[in-house]
Amino acid sequence: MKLYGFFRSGTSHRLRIALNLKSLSYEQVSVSLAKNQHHQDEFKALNPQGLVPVLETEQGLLTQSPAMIEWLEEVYTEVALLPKDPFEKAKVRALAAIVGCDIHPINNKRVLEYLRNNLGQDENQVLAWCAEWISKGFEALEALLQQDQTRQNFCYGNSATLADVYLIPQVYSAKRFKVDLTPYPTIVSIYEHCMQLEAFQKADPAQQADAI
Ligand SMILES: N[C@@H](CCC(=O)N[C@@H](CS)C(=O)NCC(=O)O)C(=O)O
Repeated sequence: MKLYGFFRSGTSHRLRIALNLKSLSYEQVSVSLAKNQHHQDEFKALNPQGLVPVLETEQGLLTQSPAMIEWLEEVYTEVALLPKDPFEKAKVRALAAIVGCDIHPINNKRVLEYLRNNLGQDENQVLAWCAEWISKGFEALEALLQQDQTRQNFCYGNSATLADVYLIPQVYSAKRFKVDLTPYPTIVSIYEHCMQLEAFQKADPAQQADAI
């Protein structure tokens, strides 16, 4: 498989974690968001939306990280990232969706550029925007994680799931946007636990060949 992505893209980071947890081998192709390579025709031929990541599989190209991760989950079943029980599965997907649907999309590069370039916001205002939506999402996540009495060192149960695949890149991004994480001790402890595992360490943005 070939993963087109960028080292600090949260959605590319998700894919690297999922692929590593499932011990799948993949080649990485860097599409620099810093150099706006995602806007170039060559990349748009792969994804007309002009967003990373793109996953090249033997069957063809996949876009949208949730679709890619669900595809990996259905095809490579040896290491499961979702519980079998439909209700428990929905609970894990809900934790992931707080990040995937309600935090990440409104802190994306193109949204922040619109705030700067079209709405005239300065860097402090942009950082305040990011902190607001990350904090709102993390408040809810922290509460849900604390309510779960059966949870161990991960977001759910005693092994990594889809929820951790989504959460860890979002914590990386929160640190990058200088969000105070002290109100979220459970999230921080899950992050610290996951970062002891090779699958997460190898996926970390700082470890990628295109890190700048
Ligand atoms: N829903 C998409 C979102 C993809 C996405 O937003 N990718 C970001 C990087 S994390 C991107 O390419 N941003 C470029 C931009 O905003 O200009 C997915 O999950 O794959």
